Amino acid sequence: MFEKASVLLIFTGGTISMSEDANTGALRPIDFERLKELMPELKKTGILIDTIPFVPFIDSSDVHPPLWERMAVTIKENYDKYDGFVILHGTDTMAYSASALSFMLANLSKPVVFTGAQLPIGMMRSDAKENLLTSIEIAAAKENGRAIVPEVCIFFEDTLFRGNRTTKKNAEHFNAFNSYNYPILAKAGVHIKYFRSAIRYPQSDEKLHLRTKIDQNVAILKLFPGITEDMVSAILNIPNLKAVILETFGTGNAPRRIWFYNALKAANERGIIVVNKTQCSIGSVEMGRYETSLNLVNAGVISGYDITTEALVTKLMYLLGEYRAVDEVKELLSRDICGEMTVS
Ligand code: ASN
Repeated sequence: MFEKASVLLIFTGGTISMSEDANTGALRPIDFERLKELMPELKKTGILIDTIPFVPFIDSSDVHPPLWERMAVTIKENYDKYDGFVILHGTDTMAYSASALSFMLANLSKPVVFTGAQLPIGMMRSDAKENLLTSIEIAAAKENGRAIVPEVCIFFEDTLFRGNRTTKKNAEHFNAFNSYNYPILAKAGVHIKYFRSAIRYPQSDEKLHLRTKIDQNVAILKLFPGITEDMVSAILNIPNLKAVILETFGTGNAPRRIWFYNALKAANERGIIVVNKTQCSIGSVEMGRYETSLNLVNAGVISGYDITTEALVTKLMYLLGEYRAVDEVKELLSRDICGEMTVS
């Protein structure tokens, strides 16, 4: 007998579920019943759709690691009941949440599609309905009994991206996301065209298991011409700091000042992990290509290759949460765990 596909919608909030406050005009979350009224199309998809609202809905600027854990646990608890999952989420931190979930959901073999909107669902030109309906179709899509996209991804406007490769690039237009260093997974036009060679399929038959321990002692140090010793030192000496993302120039270059080298070397000796992440959106860190990155190698800095800041923040939090030994964390950082970077 033909079985109806089934999808679980997890609502967390974001612009997709907001309306204008009558007094202040500011956007604030609406309640879940109103959202269902505004989307009668949900009933017409032919797909069995259940919903779990995380009330109260939040703006995604308020997302923090316990919410990632809640999303992961909700997926695990409902994993056998549904063909796929759609998470409605604000766009501002969606790339962080999608990256975090990609590390937390080990051995994922079903689609987890994040989506949201740039305009609230009740507005005339809102992008919410298109985004949501296509995400549901992708989450339900199967071929020979197996999910077509068994990954954590983001669907926005007309494009499906690998979640841990995305960055929010646009606060104005409907094409809010991009995946600068990895090809797209699907394009939605009259039909949804899947690019199978870019899709990551499960590496083993093992069951889904969660890795939700998180350590938040991670900081970002963004370099700029004129940065002072005091600024660098203030960040590297944050109490309990375990890792720093060093946002460098070009292919991973940094000033050759002796105080800078000494500060990094001392941090490395204190067991603080420093990862080199280029400030460029496209391309990879190439440690040692220029003299200006040789010093970093000597100070114990490790390469982040072509990873996004969003994926690196969450990868560090996850590795530091799950593993105690600094060397083990460093070793795993240099490996591609779930398609988040290209090791070159
Ligand atoms: N501030 C909103 C959020 O991230 C933006 C959006 O969803 N478009 O929750």
